[in-house]
Amino acid sequence: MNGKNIYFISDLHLGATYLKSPLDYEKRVVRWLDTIKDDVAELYLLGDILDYWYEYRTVVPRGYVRFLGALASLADRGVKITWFIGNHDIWLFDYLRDEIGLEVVDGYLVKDILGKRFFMSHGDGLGRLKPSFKLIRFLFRNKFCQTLYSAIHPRWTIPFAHRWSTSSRDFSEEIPQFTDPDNESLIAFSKDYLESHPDIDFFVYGHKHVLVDYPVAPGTNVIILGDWIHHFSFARFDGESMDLFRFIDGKSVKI
Ligand SMILES: [Mn+2]
Repeated sequence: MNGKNIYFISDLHLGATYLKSPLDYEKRVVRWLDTIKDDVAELYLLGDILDYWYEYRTVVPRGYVRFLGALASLADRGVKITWFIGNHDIWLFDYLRDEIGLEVVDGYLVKDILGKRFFMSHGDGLGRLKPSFKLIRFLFRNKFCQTLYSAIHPRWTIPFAHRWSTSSRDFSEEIPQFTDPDNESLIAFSKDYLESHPDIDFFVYGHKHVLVDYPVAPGTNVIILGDWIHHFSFARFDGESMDLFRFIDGKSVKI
């Protein structure tokens, strides 16, 4: 018998070389997954779950065994897992889909869950984007560029990718705080989207590494999920309310 709750997390950045002990971060997530295994019905991973991943047709990167094993065991128990591609784990192709039995989503998904309408996306491709970011996004997702990239030996590409991730990481050493809703591009995007799609109840995003539960209209909230670098945060929807939590010392604490 499956659980009844819906869980949302993002921005674990597992394997990031700038984390002091990447394995401790991975173990913390696995411990959390263990605490929800009896009451989770669906798990949404909203992107940047792995700091870098590039799968080849016959070979996949080292690492993440505990995390991927925990996902596999949830999937085997009947939990529906949906993994949105972020701007770090862009190159999930069919391996985890087929091996674990999860759904990979590139872009956004609008879906009714337990009677509410959700708009979900990692969030990096929404709203106004800098031209330089747009170009990189295009190249990273371009099939021809991917074919060229995958022809280079990973001995060269993996160290390059980790250096790139460290230099371009989209958060600071300080704990990112949400202070100005008028200056948050995902809130602006949600308001725009809502004008033509007034039936959305929840917008759920990652990417920004801030914790947000912000009402953009009567009956509609924007949730930004924080991260597992500073906040160790997640959202839970039980069919009635959507709540944010932090996972501290092995316990989930409601915010
Ligand atoms: Mn991101």
